[in-house]
Amino acid sequence: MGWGIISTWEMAHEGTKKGASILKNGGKAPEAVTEAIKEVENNPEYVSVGFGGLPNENGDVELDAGYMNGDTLSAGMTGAVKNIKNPVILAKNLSEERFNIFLTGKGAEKYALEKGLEKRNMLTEKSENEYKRRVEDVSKKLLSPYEGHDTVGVVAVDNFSTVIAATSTSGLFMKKEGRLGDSPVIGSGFYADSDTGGAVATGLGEDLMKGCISYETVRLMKEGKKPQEAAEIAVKNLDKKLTDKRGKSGDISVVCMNRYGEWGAFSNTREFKFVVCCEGKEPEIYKIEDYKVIKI
Ligand code: SD4
Repeated sequence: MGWGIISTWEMAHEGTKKGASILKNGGKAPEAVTEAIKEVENNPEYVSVGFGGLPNENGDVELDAGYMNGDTLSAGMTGAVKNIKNPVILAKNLSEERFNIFLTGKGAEKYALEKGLEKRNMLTEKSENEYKRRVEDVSKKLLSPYEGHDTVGVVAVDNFSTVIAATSTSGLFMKKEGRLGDSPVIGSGFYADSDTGGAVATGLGEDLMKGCISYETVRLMKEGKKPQEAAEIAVKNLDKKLTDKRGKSGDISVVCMNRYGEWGAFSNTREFKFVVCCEGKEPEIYKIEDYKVIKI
């Protein structure tokens, strides 16, 4: 047991490798997590995060991100922010503030520019075309709005037992202007406490928030559950609660890691992929299929 890093979705493979090499060389979790997420944000191939993220229903790219340092419980959050190259860095900057830790829209953009963060038009030709294609699919009823969206979420623990959790996303496809999901909301999209561990979530934000799923996963680890057990209980309980009370549950996926670098992941979806790297191992891609963890 030692350092470790775990990330949602296969798109985080390269970023997780980068984060792992930082941790392997004695680097710290804040750098490992932000570098891992930046790698995904900066890659225009991924149409659900950062540069090249899918726009909202009006065609504007609005991005969300969250960051939490488990040593101090410092958290920073940003939502519906436009034209900022790396929302995760904006969230990290906000986590260093005493007040005003959650900024959205124009205020978030103003703050980011004051902090010297890079401005960038985040809409690419690829995502604009993909957006148009999906709008057409929705109109032909081949796809429902709000389908097909992935958030990058990363949890890492370093050799100094610092736990960091962070997220970055363009949110739901066809979301309304100003809509925020779980990703920038502390306890829902992400949570970290270095005394215990951290967790991040991906799926339907409107449902993930109803169970404060990341906090709940960390709370279960704090109660003594191993990470895999904590992830399973948290996802199953929320899925059941939503199904009982509302007739159905949206997609819920969680990855988590405790302060010793032990990890867990669970999902109520048909297939959910994630990437893990722990001390002494290479980064590996896994999936949850039919509620089982399978190495790919
Ligand atoms: C949201 N949870 O904005 C995000 C989207 C996501 O997999 O993670 N999709 O609701």
